Amino acid sequence: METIHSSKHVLRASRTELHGGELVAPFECPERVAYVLEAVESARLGEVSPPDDMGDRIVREIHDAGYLDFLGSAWREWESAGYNGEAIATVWPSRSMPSTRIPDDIEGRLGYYCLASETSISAGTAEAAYAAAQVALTGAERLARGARGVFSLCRPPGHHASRDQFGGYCFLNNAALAAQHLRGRGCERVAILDVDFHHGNGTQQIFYHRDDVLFLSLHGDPLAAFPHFLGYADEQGEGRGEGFTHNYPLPKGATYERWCEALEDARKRIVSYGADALVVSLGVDTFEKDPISFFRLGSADYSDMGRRIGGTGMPCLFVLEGGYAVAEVGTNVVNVLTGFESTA
Ligand code: SP5
Ligand code: ZN
Repeated sequence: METIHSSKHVLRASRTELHGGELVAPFECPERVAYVLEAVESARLGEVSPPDDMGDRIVREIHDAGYLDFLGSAWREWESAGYNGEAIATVWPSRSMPSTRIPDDIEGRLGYYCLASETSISAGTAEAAYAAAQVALTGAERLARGARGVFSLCRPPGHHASRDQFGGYCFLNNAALAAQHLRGRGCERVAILDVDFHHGNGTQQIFYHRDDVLFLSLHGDPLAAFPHFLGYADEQGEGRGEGFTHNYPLPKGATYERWCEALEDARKRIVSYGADALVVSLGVDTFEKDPISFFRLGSADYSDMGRRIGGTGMPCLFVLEGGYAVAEVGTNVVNVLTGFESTA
């Protein structure tokens, strides 16, 4: 299986994450990629290639123009405001002041375009996010040209990014971009299976009214886990999209056995939908040793996960999302990929 990777991910190297009331070193850090590359090489998974320049057409189809302008200029604006630290949102158009006006001031704009304040914007963030988008789009293009499986080693991750908001360590929705590209390249129906520990709120929002992209997410119950305000089982899509979103919220301490029951239900839906291609939002923060999550998957379970995904018989693009037990992220990700390959 080919891996698509951009060394520009290192430009996303913020120093601060708001965690437990303190500014800590971010869980989503560049070392994650080093471990994944090491595991890709030691498993001899296949070639590692840089992304092609796929342009910004698809990015503009999925994301809001004002949001993209904001991402491109936020760091400069923040710096010229004279602050010492990184850009962190502190105020939002919330339930009790639901304004849709976009302020001029950078602090107002930050709140308007942010959905979770743990994520700081730093120098280079926008450039790294754009490179990750190209990694996803290039992977989708390889799939459109006939590959059975491709790994887009995206960083920063994407599934929390909505049409016009960043947060949850995500800025551009890599999996959504890949799905949209596949739609334009002859795939009538695309399915997105999100196996990251957290609900893929951004991806759900982007496709909520559409019937040409089926979205399924297995995740920690939002009553107990980030992002808290989306990902409940009764969210199933709206309008034309009704019945094309499926959420599987799972309880604290869920084992692989429990997790797999949900996967099997999702798998049946993907197969009966008759998807032409499958995009997997591949987070491995479901791991038992993940520092911010509460499932109990072990390293060997990821191989079985890959085999089950391969069992759909569909061409599959794996897009990296979360996973913060840094030293084990590589092994767990590559176990999914080699498990998938074993079903060829
Ligand atoms: C891509 C991805 O996995 N993003 C996850 C972002 C989660 N950020 C907020 C986490 C809040 C964690 N609270 C942890 C409680 C640990 N006891
Ligand atoms: Zn996650």
